[in-house]
Amino acid sequence: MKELALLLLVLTLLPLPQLVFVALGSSGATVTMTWNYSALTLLITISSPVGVKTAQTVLAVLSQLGIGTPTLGGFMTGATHLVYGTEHRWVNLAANGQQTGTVEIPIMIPLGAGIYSVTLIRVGLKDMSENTITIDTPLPMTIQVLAMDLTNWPGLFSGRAVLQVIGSGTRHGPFNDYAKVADTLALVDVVGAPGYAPGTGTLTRLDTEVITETGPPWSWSWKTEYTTQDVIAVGGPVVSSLHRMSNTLSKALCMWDESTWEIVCKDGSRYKDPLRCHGYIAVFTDGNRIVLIVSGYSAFVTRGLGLILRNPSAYSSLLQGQAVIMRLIDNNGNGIFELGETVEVIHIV
Ligand SMILES: [Ca+2]
Repeated sequence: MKELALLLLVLTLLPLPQLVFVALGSSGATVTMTWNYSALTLLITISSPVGVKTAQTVLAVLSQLGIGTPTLGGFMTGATHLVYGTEHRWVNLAANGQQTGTVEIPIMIPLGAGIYSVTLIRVGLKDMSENTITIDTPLPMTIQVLAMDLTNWPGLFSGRAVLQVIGSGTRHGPFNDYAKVADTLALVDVVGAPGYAPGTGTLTRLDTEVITETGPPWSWSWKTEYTTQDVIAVGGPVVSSLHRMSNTLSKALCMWDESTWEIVCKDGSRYKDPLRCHGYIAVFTDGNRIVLIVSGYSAFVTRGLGLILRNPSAYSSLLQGQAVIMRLIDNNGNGIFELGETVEVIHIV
């Protein structure tokens, strides 16, 4: 008993700073929220430093948006969904003690698209001893949800890191051609669109700076520092290796047939313009990256497509779907497509 009393005394006399250090050593939980453009699902991931016994996730969703049945994972498995007006709660009072919890929610966006916000109001967690686990990530957290649709240009890129790419000024690749001044002007128009507001990390680069191209047979890969950003690529496959890499129906809903220079769509349609005034704008996802391709048969068309994207409200009737094929007419014959000149919509995919 004497030894035990001594031990207790020693423990009591332990320097206080050591005990404080132990208490601060465990950091709180972190939360991420991402919008998946391909699946139209919102994924909330909560990572806790310790096992979780009770969990609550509270989300504000506008009434215009429909909510599908969520997929619940980790400590959120089996959570109950409660709705109070626009507030959605997922509550789990008997969680499985895991350290990661996920809520993946399908969100139905009304037809005609539009850009909506969803806000994660708060996350509440308790550990296996019913002690509150602090949340390190600042909340509330808001994210935009929107369909992958040209109707949402230029808001598609709001707050996201974007790689703005044009063909190199030197000859390269299988066509041994290079971007023209008109291609550069097209990119200036595209990124000058009112409402185009990418976030930090936005870069303008040449295709040869971001892609490694080898061949023949030709193959392409992203350079390591350019694998995560969204992409806006201006210029057709003749001038842009980035476009050559994307020129496949496994990625976009339309592409160039490089033997005939017809535009081919995934729905089987093909278009060849005897005047060679055709081109397309297409948007698609590559993983969770958004890719916008602006591609004319000639530099005249590519520059014109840039002007159309610069003026989305004037051309809202044709900026629709995930790809639009157009023919641009130089009515006054000055070699430049201008506002008010004729645009024929060939096909919207
Ligand atoms: Ca003209």
